[in-house]
Amino acid sequence: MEKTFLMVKPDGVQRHLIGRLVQRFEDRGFELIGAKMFRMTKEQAEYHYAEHKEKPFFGELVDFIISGPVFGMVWQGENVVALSRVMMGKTNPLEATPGTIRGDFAVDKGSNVIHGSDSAQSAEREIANFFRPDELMLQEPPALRVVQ
Ligand code: RTP
Ligand code: MG
Repeated sequence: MEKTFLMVKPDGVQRHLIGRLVQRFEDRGFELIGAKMFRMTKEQAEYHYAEHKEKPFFGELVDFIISGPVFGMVWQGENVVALSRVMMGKTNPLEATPGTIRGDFAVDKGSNVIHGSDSAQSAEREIANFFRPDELMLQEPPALRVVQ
């Protein structure tokens, strides 16, 4: 089953949007298999955004994401990577359609409330950056037969 890494960014946490955002993904039918609030280290942030290392906004992006607690989540479901990106809306606030998360809650390109992995491969890499395998509710182990 496909997995993705979604994260309420520091602005979303500060604005008390966690509950409403979790609700949207539960309503869509996805399964939450891991979640925690934490403060990202600079090393984690630079690794997370490594694809943007050469961009002029890289420093600002890293400073923003470590500026306060984030709420990281691992979600599972059919096409969860692509569908959660549709639910998030476009990065550019002028293109984020109302009804999407960014279209409903964000007006700024940087403070845009939520992150979501852009491919299954990115998801795997991002999940490993923030979660230990034992923090995820993967396959339940078969029930132990108690022999009396
Ligand atoms: P994200 O990675 O946060 O889910 O967002 P995304 O895929 O929609 O956008 P991406 O291109 O990966 O960019 C990562 C984050 O960098 C900030 N950004 N700033 N100032 C700028 O021109 C600019 N462009 C991108 C945004 O906060 C974006 O979410
Ligand atoms: Mg991205």
